[in-house]
Amino acid sequence: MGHYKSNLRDLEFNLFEVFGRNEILGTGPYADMDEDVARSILDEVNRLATGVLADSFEEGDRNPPVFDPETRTVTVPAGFKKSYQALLDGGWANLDLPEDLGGPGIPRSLAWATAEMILGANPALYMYAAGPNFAYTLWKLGTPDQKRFAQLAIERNWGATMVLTEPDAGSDVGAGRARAVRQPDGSWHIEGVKRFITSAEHDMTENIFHLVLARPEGHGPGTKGLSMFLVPKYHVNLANGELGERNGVYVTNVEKKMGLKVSTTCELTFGDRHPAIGWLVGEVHEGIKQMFMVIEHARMMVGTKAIATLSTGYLNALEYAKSRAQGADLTRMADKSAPRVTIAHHPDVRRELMLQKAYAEGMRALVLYTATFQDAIQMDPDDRHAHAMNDLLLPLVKGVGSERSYELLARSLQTLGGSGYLQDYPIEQYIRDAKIDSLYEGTTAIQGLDLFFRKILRNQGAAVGALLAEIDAFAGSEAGNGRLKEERALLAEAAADVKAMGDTMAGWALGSLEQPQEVYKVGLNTTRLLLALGDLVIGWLLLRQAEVALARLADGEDPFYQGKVAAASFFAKTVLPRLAAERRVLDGTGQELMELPEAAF
Ligand code: ST9
Ligand code: FAD
Repeated sequence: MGHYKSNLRDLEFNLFEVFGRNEILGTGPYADMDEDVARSILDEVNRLATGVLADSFEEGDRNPPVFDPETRTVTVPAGFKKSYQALLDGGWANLDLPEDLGGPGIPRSLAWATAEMILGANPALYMYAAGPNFAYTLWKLGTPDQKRFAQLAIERNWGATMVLTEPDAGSDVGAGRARAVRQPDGSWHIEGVKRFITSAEHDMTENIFHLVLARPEGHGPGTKGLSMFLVPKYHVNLANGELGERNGVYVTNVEKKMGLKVSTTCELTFGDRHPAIGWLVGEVHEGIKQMFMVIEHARMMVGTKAIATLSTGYLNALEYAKSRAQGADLTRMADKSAPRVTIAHHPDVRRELMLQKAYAEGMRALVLYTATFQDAIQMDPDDRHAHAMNDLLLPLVKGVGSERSYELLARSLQTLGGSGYLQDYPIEQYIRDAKIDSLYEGTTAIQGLDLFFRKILRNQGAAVGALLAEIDAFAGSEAGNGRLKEERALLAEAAADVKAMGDTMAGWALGSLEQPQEVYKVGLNTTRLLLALGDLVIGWLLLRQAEVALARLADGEDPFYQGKVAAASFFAKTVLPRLAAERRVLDGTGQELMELPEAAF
């Protein structure tokens, strides 16, 4: 058995029983799809993910890619290449593409369900295979020549990167110094050094194209002064698709890092040997706006990656707990001759397992709930509510998904005792591989700021208000037919706590117009609000699942549905009440931390 344990049943439960995705199949952009086809896609990706994709997971960690500074090339381990090829051969890298670019035209929710399995099996595969997705963005934004480039990139499976970060410009992308100099022929020369660029060099594709943020000469400071350039590794003859000369963009270092080692993290130098020629994307200077089209997708990907890893971590822990015998049942602890039981019998282990299950399944629901708004946008690009909801939920998927997964993966490891610490089991690698998720694509702090200032305040609370109203309506309903009464009351209290937290913060933000330092109180609580809203939404989605499960349970005793009800109830009773404490902590926020001299830390 490989390391990866998928949860196909739960993916299908969410898609078809909770979020009714079968109802949108066969209509609009999904006219050619039906539930059987959707299920067969899921089955096939599950087969690959639990097989050939997962096979090289360990090898990629123990024998990471090798960088040769002389030739500025990277060699990826053979086993990983085999997994990558299997992904391409099945056409799975094109799954997200619309039909006119050769994709199957599936809903985003189905695409993210399949992505979960690839990301859980071997996350770097998904990143190396992001070329068609990036090309799709280029196709949407680009000039006719760039559209042609994008089509070639899709046909020939070229790799791709997003290039923002520099040594002095991480979270603060607008501090970037890479320059772009216009040439008489309309092209641009890019100059400078970018760092931490994922997949910028490898030997799995004949070409790699970089989407690069750089500052044209004379343009202003900050993110708004940046433009986006298409900079290919090899130039391309657009008439026949043949590769031309090597462009002047080279990887000059590959980082050694804690985890996700098979994914190359590169220093990328422009124009140090010969000019790095780029083309302004869409011939418009809207770099940051264009890049956020990629970032939004990548943030969703990162959250999904984290949650996928927690899910397989939990299922590995569960399997271990069911087979490892240790100690007697607690009721017979004084009886030294009592039979030994498996650790899954111990109350403390059960509590830990249920916490992992509830978060893993609740956050999977969060990903797919978010994806339902992306489906709505695909069906009607002008659906403003769907846009606002997707915007609101993205920092939760990314920020909450990564933080909670990393935290809970430590609990998965704990379930295995000392064995969890060994490389005989995958969880230590899961933890190392998942740590990056709270860092790249905007750290958790950035997600918290994004949630409050952009997605709540700038949106004047419309989307969060709609979400809270839905949660309140559910809490006040008869959902669960009497069985979820206590849980719904707990949900209502938690929703009131989170609403009050947001209102208090909005008050401070308003107060900062008069007294600027009031905004510090907001900044001391943005991550708290992010995690609190995340817990609330997770609790609500678990209860929605429990409502569906209870209706199904009337037909018999299916442990899957029993588990759904148990997870929702456990989360409502043990996690949601903590939000009252978070509210109290937030209410007590003062200026002490900000007034403390740095030397006192
Ligand atoms: C990275 C990559 O870390 C890691 C993994 C790579 C793996 C690659 C594989 C990916 C697979 C996925 C494929 C994707 C392909 C696409 C497929 C599509 C189907 N939402 O607040 P302001 C914009 S990469 C939307 O003033 P500051 C907006 O235009 C490195 N837009 O910001 C705004 O203008 P306006 C990742 C947003 O103070 C403008 O920015 N690095 C949003 O100037 C300025 O906004 C980071 O993520 C948003 N949420 O700059 C950096 N926010 O207001 C993290 C801003 O007029 N740092 N815009 O609308 C930040 O995000 C900062 O907050 C900052 C601040 C840079 C935005
Ligand atoms: P900093 O911005 O220096 O942050 C340091 C700490 O300060 C963090 O805890 C942060 O939360 C906090 N902080 C910073 N600013 C604020 C603020 N305003 N308010 C509150 N707290 C703040 N970049 C790319 O462009 N393309 C890639 O493909 C890519 N891949 C990556 C792969 C890996 C493995 C890694 C490690 C990084 C990658 N990155 C990539 C870069 C990544 O996006 C950045 O590392 C990330 O955005 C954070 O920037 P930084 O590392 O400079 O940290």
